[in-house]
Amino acid sequence: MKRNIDQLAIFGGTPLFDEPLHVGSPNLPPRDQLYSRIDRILDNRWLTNNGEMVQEFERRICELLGVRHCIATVNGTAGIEIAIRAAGLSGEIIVPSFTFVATAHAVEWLGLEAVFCDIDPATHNLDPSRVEELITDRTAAIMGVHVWGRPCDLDALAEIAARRRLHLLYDAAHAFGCSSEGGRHLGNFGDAEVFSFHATKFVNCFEGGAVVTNDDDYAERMRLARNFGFCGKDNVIALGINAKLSEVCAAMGLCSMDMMEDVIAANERNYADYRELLGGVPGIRFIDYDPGIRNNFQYAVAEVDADAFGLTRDELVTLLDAERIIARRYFYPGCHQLAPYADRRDWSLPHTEAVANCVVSLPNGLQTGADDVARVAGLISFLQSHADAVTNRLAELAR
Ligand code: T4K
Repeated sequence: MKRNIDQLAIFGGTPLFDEPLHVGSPNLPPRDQLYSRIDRILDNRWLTNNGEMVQEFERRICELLGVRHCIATVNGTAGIEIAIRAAGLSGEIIVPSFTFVATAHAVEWLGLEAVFCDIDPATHNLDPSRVEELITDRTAAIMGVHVWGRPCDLDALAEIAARRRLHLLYDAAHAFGCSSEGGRHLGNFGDAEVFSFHATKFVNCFEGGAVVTNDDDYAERMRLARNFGFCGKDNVIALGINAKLSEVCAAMGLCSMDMMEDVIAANERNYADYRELLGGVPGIRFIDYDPGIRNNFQYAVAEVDADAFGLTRDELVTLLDAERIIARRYFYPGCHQLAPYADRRDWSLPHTEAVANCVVSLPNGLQTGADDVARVAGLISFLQSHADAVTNRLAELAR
């Protein structure tokens, strides 16, 4: 642990960690389990195109979530695109700006327009009371994002979508294994929901995603869209692309699902430790997970109040980075401040900007042990108690 600020890595001291401690470090399954599934894939000589691993993966997801259909995809972004395309949408889709840029890019990639709505600063999710004022005669859909796996205001969004006859989608990239307030798994809401199984996600397929829905016809259209529109061997009955998940990726997803309870337990333990160890540190406030709602605790996210903490969120991230703690500013900046959206309108998204300017995601997952959490928390606490001196030295460095 650091005893004085000269020992901070940014001022020439030895970094706290020998190896980088990453947010998003993949949770890896036991290798023998993955290798045995890969052996089976190679023995079968069936590498992709709806093989047995993909079918098992889809079946397991349906069983876990209690949802009728799962269409596994090459990644979450392609899943969103398929869900939009198969619904025949055109015009505008209302989305939050406080999300990974894939949410908006998927909309625009298909030639529709992403219209950004502000969030509720308490939940970091789409604010339903702001959605309605953005609806125009070009609006085709609302797409909520369950940020940090915490459910959107499902009832309010469903009510608006039904009354205004809009399609309702959820980007559930963060929300695999999470539930709604009533205990029903996310994946059962709106017209369809889309998960990401990217390497950095709580359950991963290397790269992967899935669309889930309880609508039989919609599911069929999405299956066609995922595979060039093929219906049988030589018959193409719809426009489609190639968004198929490969067998080896599905195998990784299955092994990853096998250990998901262990990952949740580790994530929750780390999150609880961070909260406890940093509970008394002024200016650091961890987001809450409602004890009555199931979450995967993948995201150990805190808001930094620069006045109370003594350093800005960005200074904190820079200082942590020097110590090889690779914290992330998810999601900074808001999508509306990125190309191609920034100059399009005079966006007014004050809550999005305030939250994007203060959040920090800290390392979590199987790669982050209790000792790592204690060292990260100890460092953050040290930085707060020496904030004035650190600020002065940072200013000297900048000169
Ligand atoms: N919607 C939402 C709300 C999302 O969060 C995402 C994805 C999507 C949609 C789209 O789903 P996909 O099409 O991706 O399935 C990362 C991920 O690439 C992205 O999947 C994820 N969200 C986003 C939140 O995080 P970057 O640009 O931050 O990635 P990168 O390369 O900086 O890596 C993140 C951290 O993880 C780094 O600290 C390094 C570490 N890492 C990463 C990889 C790939 C590892 O330690 N090992 C690895 O293999 O986007």
